[in-house]
Amino acid sequence: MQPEISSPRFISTLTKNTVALILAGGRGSRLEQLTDWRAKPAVPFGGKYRIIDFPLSNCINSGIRRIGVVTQYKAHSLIQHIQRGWGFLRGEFNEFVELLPAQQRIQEEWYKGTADAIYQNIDILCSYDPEFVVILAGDHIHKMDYGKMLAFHVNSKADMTIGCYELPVSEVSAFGVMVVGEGDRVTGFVEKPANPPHIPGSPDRALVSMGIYVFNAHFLCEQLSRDADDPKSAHDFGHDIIPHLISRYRVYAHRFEDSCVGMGDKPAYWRDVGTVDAYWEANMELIKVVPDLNLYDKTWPIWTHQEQLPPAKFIFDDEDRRGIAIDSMISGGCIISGAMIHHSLLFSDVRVNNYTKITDSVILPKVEIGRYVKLNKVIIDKQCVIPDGLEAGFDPVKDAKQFHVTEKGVTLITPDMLGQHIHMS
Ligand code: ADQ
Ligand code: ADP
Repeated sequence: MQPEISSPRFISTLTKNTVALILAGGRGSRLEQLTDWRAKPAVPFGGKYRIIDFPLSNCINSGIRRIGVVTQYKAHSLIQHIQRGWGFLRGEFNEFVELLPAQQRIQEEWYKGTADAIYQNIDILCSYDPEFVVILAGDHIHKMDYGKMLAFHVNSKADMTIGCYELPVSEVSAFGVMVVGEGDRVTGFVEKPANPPHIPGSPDRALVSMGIYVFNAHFLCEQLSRDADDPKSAHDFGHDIIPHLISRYRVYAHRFEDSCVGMGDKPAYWRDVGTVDAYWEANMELIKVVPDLNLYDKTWPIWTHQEQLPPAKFIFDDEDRRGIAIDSMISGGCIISGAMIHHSLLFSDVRVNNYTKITDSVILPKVEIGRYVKLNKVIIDKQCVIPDGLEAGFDPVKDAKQFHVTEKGVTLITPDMLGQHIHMS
């Protein structure tokens, strides 16, 4: 039963009657070698988190405490992270984070598309008996109150609501792009269009789907069953489900436009860190004097699993070997010994040795960097050992012989590229 809108418990009643399903099974292949061994939602982000911590934390902070994580591709470190970091919910209060790996329960195939990934868990979903289902991508950085979106969904008497975000039209061809009418009812939707429709009156702007959906639970089950029987469908929300629904049912767009708490009037922050360049940029944005994403907001904490580590240490010795970090974020367990770090983000447990200089770089956890190393605009993957004297990020042609160099000139270095076999965690 839906609560009265005027009730003080309106939103909390909605979130309590909701199950969130986080889609975390895609390949994320545009992240190149960063997703050779891990699913995109497991990619480390922001010094101590993994990307999936953002949608998971949003659920908890929004009051949605029944969560399923749908996994498939290279899920080992994702599963390990969730098991280690997200086991604090209390089953006796009907709270959980449950892993839903592809396991050929309903049919003999792995998850074919996003809608099929939910369909193959439909009996589990029904057993939770929710009134609403929130479907989330596991690979976006954002801080969003899904309770507000549920309230909008109910107030609009929608069957389905799509979270949406405004972007310059030149940047939207990798997204689902929509057209809305009165009350933000969706009247048009094209998945990854070559010629995206712009917002009427704003030729430079378009409204994109964030891949975040609210459904009335019964309606979702009906539609997934119908789609499963459709031989022409690729069983994908963007390609198949949404285009089918918009002319037949009430599909609404909920605009994500909350300003970033504590950061003045900066706009709502949402990033699909889909490419190595976007990943580097999103990490770099955190270092800005006034970052676009506020990780210090105690009213919306981002939870994670973290090892217990000592504080970052800087060694500045008598021989004038200066361990210094400027305009940087340095995580626990790091030791910067006689090295200079400028405008960089170091994840936990990174060691940097004498006479080394690092600028504009993102260094993932458990990296060991030798002496006389020079790094500029690089991403170093977890567990790399950077040998003494290595220089990277200065000569793209030379770098490209051994490493991956992006369009915007970021050099990505992984253990495989250094011929190193990582120890299995
Ligand atoms: P994409 O991001 O291209 O577009 P997709 O690759 O399907 O969509 O990934 C969405 C989420 O589902 C990701 O978290 C991914 O890991 C997961 N996923 C993909 N395939 C899966 C599978 N077979 N099993 C389990 N999980 C799977 C979507 C929408 C667009 C929208 C963008 C916003 O289709 O309309 O604009 O998200 O980023
Ligand atoms: P993360 O860096 O996300 O924590 P892990 O280091 O745990 O990921 O790696 C994820 C999985 O891939 C693990 O099962 C690990 O053993 C495996 N793996 C990672 N790199 C390699 C490699 N170069 N060769 C073989 N297996 C690897």
